[in-house]
Amino acid sequence: MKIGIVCYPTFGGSGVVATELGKALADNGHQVHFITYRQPARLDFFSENLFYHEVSVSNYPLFDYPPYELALASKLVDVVRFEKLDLLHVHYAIPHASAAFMAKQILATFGIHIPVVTTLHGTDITLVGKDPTYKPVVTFSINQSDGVTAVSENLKEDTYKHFEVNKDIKVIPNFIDLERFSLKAKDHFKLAIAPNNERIVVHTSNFRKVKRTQDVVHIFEKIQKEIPSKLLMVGDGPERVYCEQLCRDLEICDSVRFLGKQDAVEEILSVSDLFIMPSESESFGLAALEAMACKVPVITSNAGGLPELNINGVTGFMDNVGDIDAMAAHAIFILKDDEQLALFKEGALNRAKEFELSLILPIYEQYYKDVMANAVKV
Ligand code: GMT
Repeated sequence: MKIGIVCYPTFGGSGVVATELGKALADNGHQVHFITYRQPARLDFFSENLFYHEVSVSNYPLFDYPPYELALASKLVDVVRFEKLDLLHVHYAIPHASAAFMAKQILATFGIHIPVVTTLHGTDITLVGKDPTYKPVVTFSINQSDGVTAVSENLKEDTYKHFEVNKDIKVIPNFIDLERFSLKAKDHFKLAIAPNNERIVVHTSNFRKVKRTQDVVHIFEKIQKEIPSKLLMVGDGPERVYCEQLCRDLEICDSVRFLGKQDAVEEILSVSDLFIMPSESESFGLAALEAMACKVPVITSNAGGLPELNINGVTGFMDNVGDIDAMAAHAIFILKDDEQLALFKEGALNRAKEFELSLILPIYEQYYKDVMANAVKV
């Protein structure tokens, strides 16, 4: 199959899922064309089946807002026509689903009928998408897609709740390449961070408000009062500066390291003992799955799709959004004794195995086939 993938090329979850899926499809013999404005962060190698087409948005003094969506639609038309693609798979509805719809209409004038699959990832529905600024376009472009997938049952329900969607939505969860994440912990790295064998607590995100990163600092402040520990804050974004200030106010800077954006997040996770994700909303929680794949138990909120991943008392614990006391108490329970921690580590890894790439990839492949067989010509 020849598949075009449209995504955000950043470290965000949707871009990571799209890129890892494309790489796996290419490994499985499909020809995969990434179409985006920058080379995706995780597209760190090329194979004979992988192609990258850059969308460049020309600037013009008249444009306060350069029309990326139009440039993307034009590029899609060009790539589909000349590479003879069979299907377009767009990740994150805004603006990819509407650009794909426009491309599809234009291609039809050339007698080319290209099916479009849209994958909903989270804030394209729960936050940005349902904002009236975008809602009519998001609703329309979801309904016009030939296939729609969501990364959790909860996101599927939210889509039906907030949008007038008349399509069947197929749930295909996030996945993990366990081989990449089953690294042996690097002792020298662990020693550098925790020279006195302190427990290592970790958080990774893009530090947006929805992630409640200041809760992470508050939870850690309570943990370190009971258990010798260090906190690693991985990633960057608008909330980081407030978290840094909070660490100063709470006088815990010596125990907290802000590492910024990191390519090899698995190396950091593999030395960690506990992952914290107190998000306000989280459609799936790929970052938590990555931690679990590295044998790291997780303390999460019970928002969105997190109950579909985190099993209370087995892979970690879930508490209500904002309940930092409960999250800290559960963290201390897990970290306080070695045997307890070892049990949770096993529980986390075993659960991660249920989301192994080799189990999820065939679901996407079959879905593409079904969509191609049933797509209606425009
Ligand atoms: O919204 C974000 O945080 C970024 C977003 C993305 O598109 O990059 O992440 C979402 O998609 C991930 C991959 O499907 C999910 O694992 C995340 O839970 C989801 N984030 C939220 O729902 C907040």
